[in-house]
Amino acid sequence: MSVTAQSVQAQSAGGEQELTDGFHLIIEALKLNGLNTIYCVPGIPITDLARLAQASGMRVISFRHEQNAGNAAAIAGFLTRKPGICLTVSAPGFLNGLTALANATTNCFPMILISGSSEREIVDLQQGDYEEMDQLAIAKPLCKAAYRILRAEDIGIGVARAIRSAVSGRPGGVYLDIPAKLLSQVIDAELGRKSLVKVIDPAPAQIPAKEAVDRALNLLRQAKRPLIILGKGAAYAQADDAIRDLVEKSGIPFLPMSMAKGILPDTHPQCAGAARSLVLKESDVVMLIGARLNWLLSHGKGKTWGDAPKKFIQIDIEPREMDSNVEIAAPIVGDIESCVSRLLEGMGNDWPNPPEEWIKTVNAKKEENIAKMAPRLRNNSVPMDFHAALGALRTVIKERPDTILVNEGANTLDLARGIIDIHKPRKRLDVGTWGVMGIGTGFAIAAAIETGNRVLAVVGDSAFGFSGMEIETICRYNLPVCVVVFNNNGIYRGTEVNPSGGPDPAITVFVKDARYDKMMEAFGGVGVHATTPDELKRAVEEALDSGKPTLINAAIDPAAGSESGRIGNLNPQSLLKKK
Ligand code: ADP
Ligand code: TZD
Ligand code: MG
Repeated sequence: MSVTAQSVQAQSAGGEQELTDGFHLIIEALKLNGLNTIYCVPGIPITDLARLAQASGMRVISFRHEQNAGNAAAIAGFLTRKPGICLTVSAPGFLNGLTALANATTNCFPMILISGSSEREIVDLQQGDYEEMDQLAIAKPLCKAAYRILRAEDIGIGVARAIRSAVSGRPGGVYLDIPAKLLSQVIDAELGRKSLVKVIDPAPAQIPAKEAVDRALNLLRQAKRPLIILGKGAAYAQADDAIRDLVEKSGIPFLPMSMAKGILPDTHPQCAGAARSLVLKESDVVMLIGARLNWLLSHGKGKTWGDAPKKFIQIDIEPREMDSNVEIAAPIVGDIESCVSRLLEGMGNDWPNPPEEWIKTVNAKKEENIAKMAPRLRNNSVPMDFHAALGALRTVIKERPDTILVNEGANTLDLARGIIDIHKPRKRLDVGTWGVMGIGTGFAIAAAIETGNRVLAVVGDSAFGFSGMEIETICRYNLPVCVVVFNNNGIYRGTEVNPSGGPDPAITVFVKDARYDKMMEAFGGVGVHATTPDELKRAVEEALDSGKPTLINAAIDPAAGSESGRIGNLNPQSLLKKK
């Protein structure tokens, strides 16, 4: 089949009735709703769908594995507040994409996974069709909503339903099942046009109740040691100005969760990032804005939070998030933009600063910790340790604050989160709520496609392995992405030995001194092997200034990392003592 943009409307044999089909209706339905990019892996039955989409002017990014295409769609959703679209083939392709869909849902990122599927008659009788699987049933428990479209005239409403489900309320992943037969179903073109739906106000404002706002302000006004925690929901909401006004007007120290870094710069005088342990322990009133009290905040209780009694204010669009872990004294249910503006109104013009004592305590701890860290970031010894390498990258980002930083790994993640300051909103993308490895290249590709900004992906050598083949995609689409592989020869460290003394390598170590930079050269990209912080800095600067696809193999001391990075405490311990 030759595909051209002109074939968008087929003619019937008689030439009188204008016809259209499922292929064209899906593309038109997406475009009508401003969805102009598809992240996919082609194959039966969706190859022509992707081909026609490209022919019609959509941006179609073709990946090497569906999980990476799915991760790209998910982060596109986070960055744009429109659902990212991932398109896959049936059963195995669908399953490969499903991990990303589940991860998107967990992280509250809007995306739509569209998968081709085989014929219902055969699937439902389990007669063994090509790539047979009851995909809808499998997707349902793993995402926010799942739909199947069986008739061409339902494509418009089906796509509309998927879009609204993904972005309204708490955002999340939606599965859309497209049986092969639907694609070639032919209907009258006029009927088709009329069946398309442009979703009006897909994520309506949700205004908080006045009593809820007043209750929160009363609590906040009485606080002796108040704290604001910003989560990635706040970054997603794109209410940057309102949030900045609230923080500055209140004078309250704020703590950004990792993907909320940059809503206000990490260098802001009220940023308490460098005094994290202290503010969590000592605060008496904590206002959460788009952050959940899940494991990343130790469930709002226990040692991390100290013994002092604490009251929580929580802003979230999802009412059931309240009291999920501890009592929320002042729940504010609504969208962040509306909630924060109402709070600002309620604060009036004479809002008191928090007690000076508290601000002094926080600042003293900050200064102490920053001073402690400084010499480690300047350490020039070889082999490089994490701090030295990250110290170099921190400077590069400071000088190029529009760069989007993508980050995954264990030590590579935990240390980069603390060391690399982020200066603008939505410039740090990482492993999110699940701490999932493999998001790196997919996130980097979508960040470059959706924003046009330069992207720096700082990834552990293990993390890189989960999606490394997509460096070919980066080269093929000539994207301004620089991947830095923190190569410490393994998972956490590169020094473990097989405890049995046998010939197999230990479970956490990789080929010693591998040269990931050579992989990039195989695809025509720039590969650099860096062994000192200076070499690393120069190579990254060159990559970001030129915009050329680059992979830098940063040789990190194999002995420098610790087990599980900063979350080693989550490893279960064997109670059976060695004899
Ligand atoms: P983090 O991991 O950064 O702490 P989470 O993913 O745990 O952040 O929390 C994000 C929260 O933000 C979710 O509970 C989600 O319901 C909420 N959220 C997302 N978008 C909005 C919005 N526009 N308005 C209000 N809450 C939102
Ligand atoms: N599989 C998936 C999908 N996600 C995971 N988080 C893991 C496995 C377990 N895991 C971690 O939590 S971190 C990590 C794994 C395999 C890799 C750490 O090694 P790294 O980073 O090389 O990426 P460092 O810098 O060596 O610590
Ligand atoms: Mg490693």
